[in-house]
Amino acid sequence: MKPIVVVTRKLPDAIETRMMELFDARLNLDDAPMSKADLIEAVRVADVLTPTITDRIDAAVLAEAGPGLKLIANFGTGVDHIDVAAAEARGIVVTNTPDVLTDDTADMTMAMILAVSRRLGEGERTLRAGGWNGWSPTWMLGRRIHGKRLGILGMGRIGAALAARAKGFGLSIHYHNRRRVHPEVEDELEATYWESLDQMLARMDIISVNCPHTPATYHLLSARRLKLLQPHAFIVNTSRGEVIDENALTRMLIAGELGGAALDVFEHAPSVNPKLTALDNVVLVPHMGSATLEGRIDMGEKVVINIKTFVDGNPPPDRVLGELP
Ligand code: 8YV
Repeated sequence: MKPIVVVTRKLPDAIETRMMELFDARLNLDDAPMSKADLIEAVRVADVLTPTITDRIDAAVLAEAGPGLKLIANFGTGVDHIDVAAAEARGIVVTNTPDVLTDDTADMTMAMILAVSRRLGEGERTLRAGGWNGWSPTWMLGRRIHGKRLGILGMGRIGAALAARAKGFGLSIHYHNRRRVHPEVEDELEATYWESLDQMLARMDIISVNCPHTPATYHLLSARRLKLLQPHAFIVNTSRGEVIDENALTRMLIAGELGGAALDVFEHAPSVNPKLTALDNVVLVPHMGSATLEGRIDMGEKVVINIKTFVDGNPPPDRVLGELP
């Protein structure tokens, strides 16, 4: 008997084909996001659930799980939409898809650092709106990034991949992390560790958020901490919107207390605060950090490997533990 695998969203064709070969895969070919009722129905029938960030798998949904549900093989690295502790309490294993989206997300972060500091979005919008009347020596000037200080909040895989890229752009690398990284990694990245996040924030030209969203990182960039930033600083977020107090950030941007922001993620996604969309010095992208064809296929392959390994009776390679930081 093949296990029933419920996949909540449309995945790349090659992945769906493989899923159908290996499992009794229940696919979502029209890609409509699932309602809570749909999710409850899914966890009742599934042996394995493959959700994405658009599915909130909380304790209430898990309480409806049927006896067959033993694995949640998430399509994505972040698992803040899954109550991992509640899953574990019910004997359900959770896996994710690390590594394969590191480079794509770091590339996107670098692109957003450049976009906000060099006013790419603003320039493009102006040109398309017919607002370009010809070159001028003093028009549409951005800020040079070479020689500036980049503070990376969260030196995990993506933070380190960003540091390697940013070094090539002549930025000096600073970071804050729960744990200081290995000295060899620090040497290689020429990265300066700041034990105090507050002190790092006060001295950076650009801040990039690269830590996961957990109870400990919710609003880590609070109104108080955002106030520590220098008025010319840019803030870039390709992690999760919840790490920044988005209302406080928006207020500061409106008041001209920051250089600008580039956001790929939002506290109440997919809704975006209209006060943000009204601002010129803000680059807004609809959660595209890992959105490459190659990345999404690699993520799907990881999901398939996690499921196959698990149903064959072995520990899946990308198990997530419900530990709190
Ligand atoms: C994914 C992400 O696209 O993997 C993550 O944590 O944020 C995104 O890159 C998304 O989570 C898919 O579920």
